[in-house]
Amino acid sequence: MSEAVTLANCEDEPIHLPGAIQPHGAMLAFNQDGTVVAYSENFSQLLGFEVFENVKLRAVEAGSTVMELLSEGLAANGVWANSAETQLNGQTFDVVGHIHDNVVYLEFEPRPPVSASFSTFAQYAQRIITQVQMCNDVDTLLASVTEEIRRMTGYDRVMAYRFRPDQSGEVVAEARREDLISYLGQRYPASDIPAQARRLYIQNPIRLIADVAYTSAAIFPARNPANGSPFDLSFSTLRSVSPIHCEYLSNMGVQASMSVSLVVKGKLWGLFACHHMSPKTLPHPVRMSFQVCSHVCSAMVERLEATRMNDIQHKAERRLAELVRQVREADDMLAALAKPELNIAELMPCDGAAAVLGGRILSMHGDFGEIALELIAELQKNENQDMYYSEKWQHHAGDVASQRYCGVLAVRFHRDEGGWMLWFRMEEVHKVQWAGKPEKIVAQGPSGARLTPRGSFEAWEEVVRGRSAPWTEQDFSVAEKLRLELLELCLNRAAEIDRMRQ
Ligand code: BLA
Repeated sequence: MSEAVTLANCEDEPIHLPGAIQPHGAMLAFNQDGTVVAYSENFSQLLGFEVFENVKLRAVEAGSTVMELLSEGLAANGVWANSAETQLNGQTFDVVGHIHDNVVYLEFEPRPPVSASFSTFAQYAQRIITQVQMCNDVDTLLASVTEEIRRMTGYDRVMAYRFRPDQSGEVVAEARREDLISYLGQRYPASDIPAQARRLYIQNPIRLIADVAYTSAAIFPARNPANGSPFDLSFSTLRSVSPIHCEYLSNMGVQASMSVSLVVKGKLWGLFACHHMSPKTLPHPVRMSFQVCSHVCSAMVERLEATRMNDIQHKAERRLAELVRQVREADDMLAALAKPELNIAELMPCDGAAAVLGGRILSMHGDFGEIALELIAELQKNENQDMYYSEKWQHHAGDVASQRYCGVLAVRFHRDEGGWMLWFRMEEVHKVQWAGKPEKIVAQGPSGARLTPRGSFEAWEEVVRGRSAPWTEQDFSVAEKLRLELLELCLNRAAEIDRMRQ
C-alpha cells in the first residue's frame, strides 16, 4: 500500500487489496488456463513443495483432490466457489476455491485441532436453526443465537451487533466468559466499521481473524501481470487485516475474532461478532455451517421485523382512531389531546409532548411550557410551515434539563389560534450510559486511546452529542394523519358556530 493507514484516512483504506494474507494459510492465484500467476510467500513452507510464477501446478505434488478442484474452477464460467479436504505435507488441509475478476484462487488452510466432531457441529447448527424458528421476536432470537454460537465454537465472547439508521452500532446481545467485562448496550460510531468494510461483509459474510499479532504473508508478484492491478481479495478467506483494526482488537485484549453478517433486504443489518483472548481459527466446514445459520437468522429477522413494523403501525392506527374519537366527543379539544389515559405522547416513541391552542399549553410527561413557547415563536416566523422536525434543535432559553430535549417534531393544526402539537425526544447520549470500566484492562496502542472500547464509546458520544434518535416515516405519518383530522374538526366546528350565529 502506498500510504500509511491512520485514524484520519481509514475510510479510504482499500482493505480488499492488501497485497498479503494472514499466515495461518497459504494462497495460489491462477489465470484461466491454469498457470500460477501469484502465490503467497509462505506457500512452500506450509505445503512442503514449491510453486513458480507462469508454471502449472503438478499432480504429483498437489495431489488429485486439489487438481480436480482447480479443474472445476477453470471449467466454470466466471462464477464459482467450492472447497475440498486433502492431505498434504503430513497434515489435513481445507482447500477453499473461488473465482474473482477472472482469477481462480485456491486457499489452503491447515485443519485446526477441534474438540468436537463435525457431526456434533452439524447438530449444533441444526439446533440453532430450530431455535431460531421458534423465536417470536428479534431480541430473543439474537440472545439465544449468541449463546448457542458461544457453546458451539468456544469463543470467549460472542456479541450480536446491530446497526442503527445512522450506521452507528449497538451491542444488543452478548454471551461471554464470566471474567470479561460486558459490552452489552454499548454504542459505537459508524467509523468503527468503515463503509468499505461493511460493504465487504455483505459480499463475504464470514470474516475470520486468526491472530492479530501476525506477520502477514505477501502475495508475489504484488500485481497481476495480466492487467497490472493488485489482486482483489474481497472474497478471500485469508485476506490480510487492516492494521488499524488489529490495533483496535489488541487494545481490547482480543487476539482473534470472527464475525458473521446478518443481511436483511440486501443491507448489512448486524453482525455476530466473536472474540477470543488467544489465537483461534475454525475449520472451513464449520464456518460454512455458520453461514447457513446466518442466512436462516437473516431471513427470520427480516420476517420478525416486518411483523413488528406491521404491529407497531396497527397499534398506532388504533390509538390514533381512539384519540380522534376522544377529541371529537369532547368540548375541550386541547384537554382531549392531553388526557392522562390516552394522549398524543402515546402515538409514537417520545420522551414528552405538548398540545397548544389559543395560548394554552398542556404538557405530557414533563413540563414543556417554556420550550413550547420558544419553539412556536421560532416556527411561526414562517407562515407556511405546518410541520417541522429536528434531531438537534438548539434551545436559546430554558434550564439545562430542558435543553436535553433536542429532538422535536411539531405539527400545526390551527393557524389563526396557534394550534400546535409538539413531540420531544431527549439527547441520545443522555439515555445511554457506559457501565463497564474497561480502562483497567486496556493498554494504549500507537494510535492512542481512540482505538479502545472506552475511546470508541466517547467517539460515538462526540458524534451524537446534542442529537436525539431520528424521527421516522412512521412518526411523520401518524402526526400528519392527526393533523388532518384536527384540521377538519376545527373547520367543522367553525362552520357550526357560523351556522348557529346566522
Ligand atoms: C472491522 N470493526 C470491524 C469489525 C468489527 C468492528 C466487529 C469486523 C471484523 C471483526 O470481526 O473483527 C468493530 N468490534 C467492533 C466494535 C466492537 C467490536 C464496535 O468488538 C464493540 C464491542 N476501526 C476503528 C476505527 C477504524 C476502524 C477508528 O475503530 C478506522 C479509522 C477500521 N474496522 C476497521 C476496518 C475493519 C474493521 C478497516 C475491517 C477489517 C477487515 O476486515 O480487514
